[in-house]
Amino acid sequence: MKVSDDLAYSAINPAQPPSNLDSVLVAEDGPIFLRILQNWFQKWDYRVTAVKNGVDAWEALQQPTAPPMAILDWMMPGMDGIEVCRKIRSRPQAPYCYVLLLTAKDNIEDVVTGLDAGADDYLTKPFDVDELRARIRAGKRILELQAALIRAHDTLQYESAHDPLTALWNRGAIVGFLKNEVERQQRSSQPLGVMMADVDHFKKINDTYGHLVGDAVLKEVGRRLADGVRSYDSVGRYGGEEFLVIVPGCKAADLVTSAERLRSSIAESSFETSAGPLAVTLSVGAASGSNDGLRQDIELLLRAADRALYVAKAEGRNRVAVAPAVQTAAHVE
Ligand code: GH3
Ligand code: MG
Ligand code: MG
Ligand code: MG
Repeated sequence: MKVSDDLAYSAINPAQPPSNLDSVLVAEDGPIFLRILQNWFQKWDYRVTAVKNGVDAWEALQQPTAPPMAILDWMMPGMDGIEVCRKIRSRPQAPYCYVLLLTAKDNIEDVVTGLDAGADDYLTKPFDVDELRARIRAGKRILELQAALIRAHDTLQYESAHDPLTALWNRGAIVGFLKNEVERQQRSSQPLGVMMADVDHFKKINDTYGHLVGDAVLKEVGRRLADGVRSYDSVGRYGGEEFLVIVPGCKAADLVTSAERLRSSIAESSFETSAGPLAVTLSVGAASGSNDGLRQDIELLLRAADRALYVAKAEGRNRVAVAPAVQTAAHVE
C-alpha cells in the first residue's frame, strides 16, 4: 500500500467535528432585504452570518468555521457576487461551499455567467420565499451527501492504514513511513533508528489463556509502546506479535536508551487481563543507519533490526540487542 505524505505521522480520526450544515452566509447590500433574508433563515433554524458586501463575504468564507452555504447577491459594491464565487472556486483544497446567487438579471447570458463563475444555483429577484426555501433544502441535501462521502473516505483512509486490534499503524503504513524517512535522511545528515520488537513466548499466552487474552495482551503492548515513544516516532504492528518502531534523528547511543525504555515499559508491571495479572516481556532488535554521504536502505535497516532481534531472543529474551551500524550495502555482509 502506498501511504501518501499527507497521511504521514498523523493518525486520521474518522470521527468528524460537529457538522455546521445549519449555518449560512448571506451577502446583500440592500439593508432591508438583508434583514428579511436573515429573518427567514433564522426562522428555518439557520445560524446566519450576514454581510453587506462582497469583501466581507470573502473574508468570512475564509475563516476555518465558515458556513458551507453562501447566498450571494450578484450586484454589490466593491466585490460583486460573481467575483466572490470565482474566489471560492479558486480554492480546490477548501471544503465545498454551496453557492446560490441572487440576481435581478435574468437573461440567459447572465445565468450562464453566474453558473460558469461557480454558482450552484441562482434565483432571480423578486422571488417567492417558498422557492428560496425549496432551493436551500436542495442545496443542503447536496452538502449532506458530500459530508457523508467525506466521512466514508476518511474512515476508509483510516482503516487502510491502521491495525484494527491495536489501532497502531498497520504494516503497509509503517513501512511507508520508513521509506519516507529513509528518503528524508538521505537528504540530511540525521541518523535514523528502527526497532523490531517481539513479544516473548506469546504463543504460550495464547495456548494457556486463549486467543482473547492474547489479543488483550497485544492491545496493551501496543498502548505501552505508543505511550513510550516521542511524538515524532512512529509505532506500527508489523506482524502478529511483532512491532516496528521508527525513531528519526536518533543516534545509536540514544537508540539503545529508547529501546531499553520500551522493553522495560512492558516488563516493569504486569498486564491486567480477564485471566488475572500476567507477566509479559518483550525482546527488541535495534538498528541505526547514518547517512554520512553513504547509502541507506530500508531493506538493510529492517534486516539488521531483525537479526538483532534474533540475537536478543537467543541471549535469553526480555532484552535489547543492537545491530552494527548500517552504512552501505558493502558494509553489511
Ligand atoms: P518467541 O519468544 O520466540 O517470539 O516465541 P513466540 O511464542 O512469541 O513466537 P511464535 O512465533 O512461536 O508465536 C507467535 C504467536 O502469535 C503465534 C500466533 O498464533 C500468535 N498470533 C499472531 N497474531 C495474533 C493475534 O492477532 N492475536 C492472537 N491472540 N495471537 C496472535
Ligand atoms: Mg445588490
Ligand atoms: Mg514472539
Ligand atoms: Mg514473532
